Amino acid sequence: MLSDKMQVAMNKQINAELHSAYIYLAMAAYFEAENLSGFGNWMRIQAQEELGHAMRFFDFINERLGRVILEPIEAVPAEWDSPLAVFEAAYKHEQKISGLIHDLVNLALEEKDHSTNSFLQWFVDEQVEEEASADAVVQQLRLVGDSGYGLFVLDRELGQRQLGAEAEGE
Ligand code: OFO
Repeated sequence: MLSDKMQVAMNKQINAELHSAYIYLAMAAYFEAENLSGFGNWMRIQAQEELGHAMRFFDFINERLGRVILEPIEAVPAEWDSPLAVFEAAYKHEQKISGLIHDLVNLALEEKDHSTNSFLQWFVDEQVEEEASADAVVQQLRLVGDSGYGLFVLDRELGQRQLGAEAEGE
């Protein structure tokens, strides 16, 4: 059984993950409007991954006989200055989410809740990947600079991204 404090914090994380999905969908819409459908694809996949993250918390709260409470999702931006600005924002966002996951781990340890701590370790590892994959695109965009051809090639590459099995809730 989850403590009240832990349950509130875990529900907040469902909201944070859904907010992440919302941000990445907004970024997908931006790229699609800019005719960069490969970048848009990358963001759509990312949004689906975030929904998968939210559902992991949803299922875990239920398994621990807690109660899922869904709060309103904060509004997200619609415009960015450039593809680089989008990915810089995504990278910064993932750093923030890593901080939230670490706070949850600290709370689980404080509460001596070893099951929740164990559940959260998947997210600790996942966040390393989340930050690295956003940062990798930031670095590529910096290399590309103002080159339209470079952007075209990168767009084709990001268009290859597919949803991983674990993000589909496996
Ligand atoms: Fe859920 O990892 Fe990104 O936000």
